[in-house]
Amino acid sequence: MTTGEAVVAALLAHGLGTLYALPGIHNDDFFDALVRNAGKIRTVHSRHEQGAAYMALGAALATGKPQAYAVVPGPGLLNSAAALLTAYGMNAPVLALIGQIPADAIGRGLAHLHEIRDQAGIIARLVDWSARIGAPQEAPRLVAEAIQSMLTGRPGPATLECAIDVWGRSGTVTPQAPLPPTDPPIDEGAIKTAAKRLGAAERPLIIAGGGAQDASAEVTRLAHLLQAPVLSYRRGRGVLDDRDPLSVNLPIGRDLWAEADVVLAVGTHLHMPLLHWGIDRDLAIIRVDADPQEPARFAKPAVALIGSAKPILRRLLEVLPAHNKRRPSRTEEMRERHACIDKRLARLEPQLGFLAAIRAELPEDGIFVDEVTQIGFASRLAFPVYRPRTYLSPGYQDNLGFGFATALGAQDARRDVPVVSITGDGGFLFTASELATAMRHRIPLTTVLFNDGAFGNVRRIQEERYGNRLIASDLANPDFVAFAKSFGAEAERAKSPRRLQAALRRAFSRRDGPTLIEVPVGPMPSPWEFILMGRVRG
Ligand SMILES: Cc1ncc(C[n+]2csc(CCOP(=O)(O)OP(=O)(O)O)c2C)c(N)n1
Ligand SMILES: [Mg+2]
Repeated sequence: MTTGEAVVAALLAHGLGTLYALPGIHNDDFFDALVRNAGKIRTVHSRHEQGAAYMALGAALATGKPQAYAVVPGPGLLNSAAALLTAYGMNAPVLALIGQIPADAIGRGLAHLHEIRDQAGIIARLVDWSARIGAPQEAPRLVAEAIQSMLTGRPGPATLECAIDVWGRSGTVTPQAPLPPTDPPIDEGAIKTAAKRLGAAERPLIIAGGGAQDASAEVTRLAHLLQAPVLSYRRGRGVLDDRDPLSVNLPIGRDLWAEADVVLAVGTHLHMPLLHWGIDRDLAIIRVDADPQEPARFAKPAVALIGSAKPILRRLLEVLPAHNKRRPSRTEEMRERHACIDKRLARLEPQLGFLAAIRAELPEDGIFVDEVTQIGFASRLAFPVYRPRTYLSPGYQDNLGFGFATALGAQDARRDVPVVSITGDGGFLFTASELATAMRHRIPLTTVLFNDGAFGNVRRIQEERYGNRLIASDLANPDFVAFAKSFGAEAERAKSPRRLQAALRRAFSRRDGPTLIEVPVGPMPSPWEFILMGRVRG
């Protein structure tokens, strides 16, 4: 077997049936191994390496399962780096297969094609686990270890490099069974302390982050048992169904944070509460996190439970009833809080009208992909999400341009449900060339592009905070409908929420290729008073 064949076999052994990729001479022997394996791995090639990497990210987020991409070294790696960084920030299990110059030339500066100084060192700053495959017999073990690392502790990306002359080298290869991800044993003492604290709480609050996505049933049961509202903002959306009155958005969450005596934080950095809202001695924080370093990073919590959220919360649910006090239902209180904030949020038009149109048409299990744009910011506060993994948001990276290609990957991996990507005119052109990928691979993604002719968010800040001194925030755009049609995509313009809903209906019924819906808009009211809110404790 060659190294390339061994890697293909190892990916298949781990259930990876798709590779997002952009080829080149360094990886030709690997790609030939993909062909000779009778296409058992479907190769989806993109038009820029960031497209391939974002697609792997979207596929990983939408499925919760490891996904892989392959690119050439040097510029190929760097072109994919923003997506790799985002995968790191979003704890997404993405395996990057990166080419290398000839093995004996690495580190010698001989000006080989795509050579980059200390590629392994650069990679080691981007991901927690990386290795170079030196021979075919190493491949099965390294792929297994890479994938195990992607799912162990804080999940996240891993990389494997392989030199141009190693992919085609032959040797005797022994297959390696997948290595199960490991979880630390549950700390029974900490469970009991957490159960007692939560059980005695007068006003408990749960905060769900991306690490709670696989523990939706457990968070829901805990919320009901404790009558604890559940706050989610970006990555934790959908963990508790937004139709549940206990599900709250960021502004309500901040009010509740001010009043809470015990907070259960599941798989979240708690960035907004700890750094913006403040803490004091009257608040006990119980943290559930897969990363042992995370809970005490900012301040030592009352209790830290380390490991995957699901088994920990299951155990907590077993222990809690013996300690749980009776609390009256908070349904009415939450209804009032929602009504109160909804009244204030109502000034976010036209954002809310367009979001309502999308929600009305997108099925319950359809996937909404957020972006760094006005409709995106509003969606984090006011787009109802009903199920886990149906709201994909870039989290703390908040990197403009991630949305369209990430959504393409989500739609490629989940062909059974409609995926809708929302984007600004600024963000869309970061990866708009991937419309060609959507055509080539018949990916039925629907993209709604809100065109205000500007980096609108930047422009509004210049208007409001810098005396209207505008710089680098106006945009010259193509005719987006004609642009999309030139790729062969379906495209139309929708000027109102009602028209958008009708356009979405047409788009979702088309399953053989992409649709772009351009929505012309003007400047929109700022959402920031509902996001960057000041201190309420400490
Ligand atoms: C990678 C990256 N570059 C730059 C920014 C800064 N930034 C935030 S919002 C924004 C403008 C977004 O413009 P557009 O996509 O048209 O959305 P709009 O605000 O107009 O709705 C920029 C440049 C960023 N968040 N990420
Ligand atoms: Mg814009």
